[in-house]
Amino acid sequence: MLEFIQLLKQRYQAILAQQRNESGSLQYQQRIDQLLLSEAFIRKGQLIDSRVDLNIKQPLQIAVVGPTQAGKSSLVNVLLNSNAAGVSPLAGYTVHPQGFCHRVSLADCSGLQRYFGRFQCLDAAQLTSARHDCYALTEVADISPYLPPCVLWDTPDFDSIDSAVYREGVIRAVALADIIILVVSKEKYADQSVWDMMAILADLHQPTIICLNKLSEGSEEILTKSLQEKWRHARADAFPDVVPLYYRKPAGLPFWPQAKQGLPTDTQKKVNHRKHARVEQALLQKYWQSWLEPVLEEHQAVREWEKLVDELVRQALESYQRDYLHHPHHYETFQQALAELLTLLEIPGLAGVLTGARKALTWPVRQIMKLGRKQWHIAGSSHEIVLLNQIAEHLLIQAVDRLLDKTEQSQQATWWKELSALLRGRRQDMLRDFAVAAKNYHISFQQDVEKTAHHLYDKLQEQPVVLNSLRATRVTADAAVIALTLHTGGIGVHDLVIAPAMLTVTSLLTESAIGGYMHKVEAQLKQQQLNEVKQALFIDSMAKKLLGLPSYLPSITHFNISPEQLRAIEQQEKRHGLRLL
Ligand SMILES: Nc1nc2c(ncn2[C@@H]2O[C@H](COP(=O)(O)OP(=O)(O)O)[C@@H](O)[C@H]2O)c(=O)[nH]1
Ligand SMILES: [Mg+2]
Repeated sequence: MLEFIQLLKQRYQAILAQQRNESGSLQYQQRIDQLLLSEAFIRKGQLIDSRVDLNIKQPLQIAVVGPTQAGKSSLVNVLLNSNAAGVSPLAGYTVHPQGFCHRVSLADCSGLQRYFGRFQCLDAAQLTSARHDCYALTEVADISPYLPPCVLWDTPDFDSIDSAVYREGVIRAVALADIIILVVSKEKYADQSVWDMMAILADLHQPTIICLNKLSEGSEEILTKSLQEKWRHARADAFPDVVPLYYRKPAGLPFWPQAKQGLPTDTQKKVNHRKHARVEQALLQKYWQSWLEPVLEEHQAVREWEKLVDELVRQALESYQRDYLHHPHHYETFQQALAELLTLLEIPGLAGVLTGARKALTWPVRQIMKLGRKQWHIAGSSHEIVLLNQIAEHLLIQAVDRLLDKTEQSQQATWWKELSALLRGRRQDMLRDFAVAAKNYHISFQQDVEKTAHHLYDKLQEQPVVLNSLRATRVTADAAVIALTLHTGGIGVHDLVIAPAMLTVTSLLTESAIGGYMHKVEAQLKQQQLNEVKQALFIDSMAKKLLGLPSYLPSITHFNISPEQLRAIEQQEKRHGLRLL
């Protein structure tokens, strides 16, 4: 699941970087935050599990969070009873998560590097604002009266202008925390960013303490009331303890009230790591649908594309049947079978003509014949191939048109637009491949043509009357010469079809005793031909390439997460008892 969340997050980030439309951007940014938070929270679960396996107690983690200049770093110093955290009157001073180990050794924190993943652990002195993917861990010597043994995290502001860059650091620190200390000042407590953050954190169910900083006498009650209202608005859980912090002039630091001294230690009792897995599942379940919304929209677009390709292929096959297989003047394959049949019949007087013809053949033609390449000539002059190529071209023109319609009408406009650009870029190659496939089909289909001729010849053997009368007619001899000329490259297939002698032989056979059989054989040949053309050309060569196009869509503008990938991850989670859909 962790890898999947990371993949999804990367795709969202890449797509967001390309997006210009403002309203969509906000939603994508929110989802990226949710994904970052969930990723970090899953990592925390792994950290807890690994500690349990090793039988080591995971040190308590407390994160101090809040908007710019609220006094987070100052409060960290107060709580630590030291001046370890950097405080500044400049906004955005703290830009990395910085952990301070209070009565905890660095060795106890050995699991943290795995938790932080690509974030690098540096000495606090080495942290620079040039790099945001780092964090620091420091052991503090002072013993604090306010804190139990713990790692106290100072975090970057989550609301400053640069915070988009530091956001991940904040999110890593808050997801790691067992306890959240929210610091707000009277100027900042009402900011939307504060309550957005609190709303997001609600799902992690961490015990929380609110520190109301920079208070002036007399304002505490009103502000607390107002805070309470804001909390109710953002969260369903009980309003947490509020610690009012007044400024102490000489120290220049806020003052932690005596009455609340034991609060962090008491709050620790509410921490329960055993609940983590359940909270993690609920978190994923809550967001899963919305995260996948654009992924599922892409799947929907892919399905529409499949439907469209299906329809175009169906139309193409319809025109192939209408304009070739069932066209009285264009269909030539069966005539070819008859031409083959004529060469099988031993026709009296033809031997002389044949020898003459052979002699007259020029050398290259003889070479071709020797190589058995007569099919090449037949394919080259075939009306069927010309027509198939035209149909393929028409299909792709239609596809481009339909994609343009989709670009204008569909919500997934960019998806369709880029698919259309891909198709236009590949159209010529596809047509070239199709032309090669068409020629290959035609050549290999000559075997079926020859087989048909042999079936007819066998049938004629059973009908000696027809056979003999056929052999006896002058027109058969003429037709046989024409058939031979076709073989040797002297004429094209279409010349054969319209040659009067061939027409006469055809009608002779059709009207003879084997007429019914002829029709049956012709119908079978057509069926075989349709099957071949459908499979080899329109499915294997054309449809497969068209259907494969979406996988080439750039992943900087598309999620490209397949339904199979999605099903696999959902199945995997189901085995762990989590129903995501
Ligand atoms: N007046 C007043 N100033 C404070 C208080 N706490 C912090 N500051 C000042 O507010 C500024 C920002 O404090 P800092 O801790 O760096 O805030 P952060 O950005 O939230 O970490 C510094 O100049 C502090 O000295 C306080 O309780 N009262
Ligand atoms: Mg700070």
